[in-house]
Amino acid sequence: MSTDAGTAAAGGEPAPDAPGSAGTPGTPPDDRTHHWWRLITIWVVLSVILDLLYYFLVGPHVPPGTMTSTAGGAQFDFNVLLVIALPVLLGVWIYMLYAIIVWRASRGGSDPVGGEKARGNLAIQTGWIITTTVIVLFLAGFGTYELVQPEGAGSGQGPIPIWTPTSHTVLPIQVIGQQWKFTYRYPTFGGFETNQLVVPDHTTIAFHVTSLDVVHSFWAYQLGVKADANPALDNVAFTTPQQTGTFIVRCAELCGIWHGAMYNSGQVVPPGQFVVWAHVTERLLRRNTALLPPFAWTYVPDANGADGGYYPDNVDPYSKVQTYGAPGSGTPTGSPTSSSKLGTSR
Ligand SMILES: [Cu+2]
Repeated sequence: MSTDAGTAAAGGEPAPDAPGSAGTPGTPPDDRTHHWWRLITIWVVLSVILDLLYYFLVGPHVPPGTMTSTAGGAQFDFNVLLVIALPVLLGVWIYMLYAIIVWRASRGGSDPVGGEKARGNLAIQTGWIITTTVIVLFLAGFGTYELVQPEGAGSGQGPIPIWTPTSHTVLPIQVIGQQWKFTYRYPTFGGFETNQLVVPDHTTIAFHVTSLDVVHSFWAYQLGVKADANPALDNVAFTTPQQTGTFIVRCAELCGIWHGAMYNSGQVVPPGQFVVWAHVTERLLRRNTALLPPFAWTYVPDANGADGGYYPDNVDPYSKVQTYGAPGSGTPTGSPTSSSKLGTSR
């Protein structure tokens, strides 16, 4: 690093002439200040231009978009990180390019490498350490705050969430991970189970994520929701859709040989359309629902209904021929017309 420019301006005071240095002809102290201010000007102007271009042109398109409150929060966080990172990146590049162009050896003068000034520059070192420390500490605080707001930022908070929605109407949707698909139960609509994930717009959703077998991870990408699916655990994640559309669901936890194929898509629809869909689906699936175990917040794969088991008695949950809940393969304990204990739609 050439220090001619930096020494003088970083501290705003003239750099002492380093003893033993041959000096650089053509760069007296006032010229160092000149270099420094030129660098600062180039850096500030380019940083402002690049930040503005990024924030307004690229920012609105940064994943995961703004389909929900939590997705919008994630996008905002990425944009804040980039707006802070771009000037740092530019600072390093501009200084390097400036040094290569302006202070290159072929411009004549004495050997630019070596001597006292090549060993360090206290002002620049101090400035660099303070600046990066402030940035990192700020981002640690900002990141921590953003991780918990709003409503846990779309992450799984375990069975007893700390950061809960202020909304009075929260729609619970149970997400059941299993090798190798996700199914969804709607406890407030009779507890029917489907592989279609349909959620109403402008409604706070509580995803109750659980698993029947191994650990999966429910990652509804454009919803900005990601929560681990553990057997026998009810992992709750909140979000509020802000616009209608299609979103992708993937499993984000290596869960076996077909993990890579474990994805499907879901839809955010207007609230009225959702209610119609839910009631129609509830009616269509009524006979299936009656064969399911009663709705519970968790299930275990190979136990009986009495302790929340999802599979019927005496059936290997991994058998190819078994259709769980089918008559003759052992009836799940609990009401044969088991609809949700939470069912409120009838
Ligand atoms: Cu999985």
